[in-house]
Amino acid sequence: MAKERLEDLAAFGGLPAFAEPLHVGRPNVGDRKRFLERVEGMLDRRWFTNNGPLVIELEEKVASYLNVKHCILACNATIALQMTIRALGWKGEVIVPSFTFVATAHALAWQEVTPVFCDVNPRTHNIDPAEIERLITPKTTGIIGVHVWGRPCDVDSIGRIAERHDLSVIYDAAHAFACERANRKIGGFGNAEVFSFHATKFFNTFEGGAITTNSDALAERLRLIRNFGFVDADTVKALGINGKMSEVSAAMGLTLLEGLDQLLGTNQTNYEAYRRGLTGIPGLSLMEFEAENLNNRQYIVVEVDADAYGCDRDRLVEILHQENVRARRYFYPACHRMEPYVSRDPVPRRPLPATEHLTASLMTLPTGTAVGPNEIQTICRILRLARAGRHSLGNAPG
Ligand code: T4K
Repeated sequence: MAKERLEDLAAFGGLPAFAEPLHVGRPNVGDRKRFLERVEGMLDRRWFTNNGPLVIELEEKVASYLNVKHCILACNATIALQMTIRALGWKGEVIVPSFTFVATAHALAWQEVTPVFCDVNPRTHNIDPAEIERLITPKTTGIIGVHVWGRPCDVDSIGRIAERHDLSVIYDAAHAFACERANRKIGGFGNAEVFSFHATKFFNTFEGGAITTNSDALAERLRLIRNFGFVDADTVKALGINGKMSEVSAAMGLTLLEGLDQLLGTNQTNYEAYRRGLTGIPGLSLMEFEAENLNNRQYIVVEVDADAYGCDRDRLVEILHQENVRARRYFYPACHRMEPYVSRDPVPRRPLPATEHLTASLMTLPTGTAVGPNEIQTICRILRLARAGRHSLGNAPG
């Protein structure tokens, strides 16, 4: 039945619904003129990286926007996580959700720390504090909470657990730029938070990331580590790495920061268009956000109930791809099912039923400035027709 449906949809006029692929993660570009002016200035100064003036300006502006004492920009969030793990001196085991992008686990493994995979809350998709406590052993040195889709972790419970067991906490805030928890911006929770400014994030610096912290000592150590451990031209004081952000990346960041409200507005409008378009389709639920926690809505997350919808998430993603809608199965598979973790530890220490369920049933749909209400209407129409098993998109009423 699902196979027939797939063929039926593909057969519509012999063409997919969209002539060009519509991707999840299409970058926002911002004001080109402002960006190019900054790049001109950078070329004139001949200062391209290593704590240049644009990086310093962006660090100040991000710290002030997030209301946090320090912002240390980095070349990407994966290296930023590793720098933070090293700066906090983590060893042994660290508890981390398996329902995350694999970079979170890899950052630990690169630092020779064992990720111990924890289940998530099926409603919030964030690490489940009750499960964290069950995974703590004498080898545990820390906890990484991931603010999945920009929704804040249960920072109060995690903070209490960390205090009880004398652990430090990093929040992977890769998705959470401009998000809030009860009127407080994400950025100042835990010992440090790490943002991703990758091209696919609504606020991007091509590649890039940031560590934010209220600790002076940690910030100082992170700055040292970011530049090979140099304190001056001839003195190295620590095992550092090259974690620096380039000036051209900072130029992009400064430009997008100026237009941040507009980008948030676009995401909100797109989210509402999806909400309208998906209403009444049995088996598809658009992920909702709590009113008290401002969300950047950079991910449009839809849960597919295969029984109610009539086909499963994977088949539906195939149908969408045929129509040139490049929906993604974030996060699939879960980290504990990926290498090297699955070979090292084929059975997780505790079962991860919520993680297994989410990795099998969620998909993300395109948003950002690269799509508008018409595209979203068509995507929702495909989703409606795919369920109904209708033959021709071209002839079917909307
Ligand atoms: N922690 C979490 C929770 C994360 O989600 C991430 C990254 C990290 C840590 C690590 O952050 P970084 O080290 O990357 O700063 C993408 C991104 O590469 C990754 O940054 C992101 N999370 C993850 C959720 O998604 P892929 O493998 O799906 O990316 P990619 O390159 O296939 O791009 C996705 C789609 O975006 C493409 O199909 C097309 C579109 N795209 C992409 C790029 C790069 C464009 O249209 N233009 C572009 O320039 O991981």
